[in-house]
Amino acid sequence: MHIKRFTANNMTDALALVKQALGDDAVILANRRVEGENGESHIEVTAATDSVSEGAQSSSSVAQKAEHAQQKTFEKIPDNFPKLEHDASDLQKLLDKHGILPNISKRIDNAVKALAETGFDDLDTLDMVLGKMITFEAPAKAVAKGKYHVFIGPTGAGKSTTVCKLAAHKKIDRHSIALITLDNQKIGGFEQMAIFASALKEEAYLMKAAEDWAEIEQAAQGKDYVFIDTPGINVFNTAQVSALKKRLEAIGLQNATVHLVLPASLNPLEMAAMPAALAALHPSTILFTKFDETTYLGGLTNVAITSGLKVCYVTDGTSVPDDIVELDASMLAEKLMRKPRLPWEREA
Ligand SMILES: Nc1nc2c(ncn2[C@@H]2O[C@H](COP(=O)(O)OP(=O)(O)OP(=O)(O)O)[C@@H](O)[C@H]2O)c(=O)[nH]1
Ligand SMILES: [Mg+2]
Repeated sequence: MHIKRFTANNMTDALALVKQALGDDAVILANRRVEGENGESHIEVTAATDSVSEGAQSSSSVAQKAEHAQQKTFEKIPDNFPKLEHDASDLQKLLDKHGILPNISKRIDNAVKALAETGFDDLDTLDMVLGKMITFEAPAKAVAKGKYHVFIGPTGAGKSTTVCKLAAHKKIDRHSIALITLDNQKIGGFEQMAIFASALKEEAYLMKAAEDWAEIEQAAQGKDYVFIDTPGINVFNTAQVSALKKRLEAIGLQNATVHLVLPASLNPLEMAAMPAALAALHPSTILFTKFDETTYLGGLTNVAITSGLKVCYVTDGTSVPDDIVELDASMLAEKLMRKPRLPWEREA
């Protein structure tokens, strides 16, 4: 039984309220005159009903009924309703965990699935797919003889260390080299290069201003490999990019290969945006550093795919000249097939 109290100015209005809320079958249980807050007189009617008819319900009972109806609807999901749960394959889930952007992991997964039908296993197919999606280049082509090699990238990326590693390898292989740095900003920037050069029985050259180039060019002339280190910049700061571009223009970049040096451990989204931010400097390769510091290879994979730049080396430690290796599709596939983990997580 529903029992409710209604208050109105007179009996006619009170009965109209009863009828509206409880319907024609409502029974008046009691009525009395009551005083309002300001002393005015009202009629209070108490009414009851056994059934609440359609169109004669309180707002709360309407809401309850709507909720009930809704629950009923959701209990019966149509058979052909699209699945709302994540239906990604195990491979795609693994790639997502690495931080590969969803549209890219989907593309890789689709390609792997298509190839899997030909009988290859996931590792081989991933190797083949990455080989198609990323432009891997052999070391002899990426760091070609007779060219200037300019290394650019964010601060602390490992540019100078990488220059030292590559220069040492060329020297060990009995090639002639020249070592030049544009870094007159970091304290000890030039000294770092000079100490290393003297260990190789070479000289390092500091190019502070455009006027220095004529003399440095003489020293670089005829060398098998000319390595040019640059100061680290905030790659999203357009003024810093323009300033570096201006300094490099003094050298003339026609005969230069510009290598973008990026730590593999960078934030994947910012990393993916860096080649575009540095487009004015025309990088043609990406060289990944600090491969030893992360197991999450999504950032590296994203930027290698989206930028279209050539990929050749990764560095995997601080040791000069040892910690630099060639990265190819099979090495990347093999690493991506391993679950990335934080230092305290055990390897699966
Ligand atoms: N773990 C690890 N550390 C590296 C690697 N490469 C460089 N480093 C270290 O990263 C730090 C910065 O290296 P640098 O070569 O000075 O970096 P940079 O890009 O020249 O730095 P700026 O000139 O200041 O922009 C140093 O402590 C290096 O030893 C690497 O592959 N792995
Ligand atoms: Mg440096």
